[in-house]
Amino acid sequence: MTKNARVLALFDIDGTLTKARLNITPEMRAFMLSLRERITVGVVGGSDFPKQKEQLGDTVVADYDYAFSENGLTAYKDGELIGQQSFRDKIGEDAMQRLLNFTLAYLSKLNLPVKRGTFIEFRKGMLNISPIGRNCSRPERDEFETYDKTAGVRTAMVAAMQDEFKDLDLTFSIGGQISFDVFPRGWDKTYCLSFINAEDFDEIHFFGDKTYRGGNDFEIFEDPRTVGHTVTSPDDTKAQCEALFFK
Ligand code: M1P
Repeated sequence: MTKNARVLALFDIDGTLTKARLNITPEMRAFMLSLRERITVGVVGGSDFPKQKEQLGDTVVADYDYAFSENGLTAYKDGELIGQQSFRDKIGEDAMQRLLNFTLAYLSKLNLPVKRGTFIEFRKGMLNISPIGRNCSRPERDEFETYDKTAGVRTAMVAAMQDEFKDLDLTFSIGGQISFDVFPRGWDKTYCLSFINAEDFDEIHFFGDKTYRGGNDFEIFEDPRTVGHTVTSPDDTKAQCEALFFK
């Protein structure tokens, strides 16, 4: 078997390599390492780097050729940090405080079945806003996701923020179960492609579960630089990769 390093496969994390916000299984990790013996492999998640390490392991930057967190706003290649972007520097302190104050005011008027703590996570490249609060328990997280499918708490809040902050040219992206991400337009997952030298690859594949419009995999899935694949679970990711790269 010879490795074809000119084929790159990039993978979303939640729902693609792991179940939502859970850790990668030993079997899936072993599969990804075996895939890397055949082609070049990278991960691109919406979460920040500490969460990426929690889910994929402390060895994440060694296990993958590329490890992009916050959509690539923090970028590692061959174990080295090659890029980091700051949302605060991009929009400035005044706009940041407008965003934070609006969010706090909006959330203070919201009644939900349960509310917990850590409603805003201030990340290097984005704000992550959670109406229930990020330190809810796993059952509360799952219940909020089900509740939100009919209550539309996040879609209503995103619509209100889109209206309020028309002047800031932001993207609001619902990528997980209990929260949404806010960042400048263009800082979606296609941002990570700016670190990839097109001349190094004949094909760039992307695998993700939220590839529909409004999902946080949509833009990179649709991007002409990638061949997009929609998956339904880690098992499906493995099956699709076996069919494509283990012939
Ligand atoms: O990777 C997808 C999303 O994962 C988390 O979402 P939630 O906690 O709502 O399930 C967050 O880290 C979010 O930023 C990320 O986009």
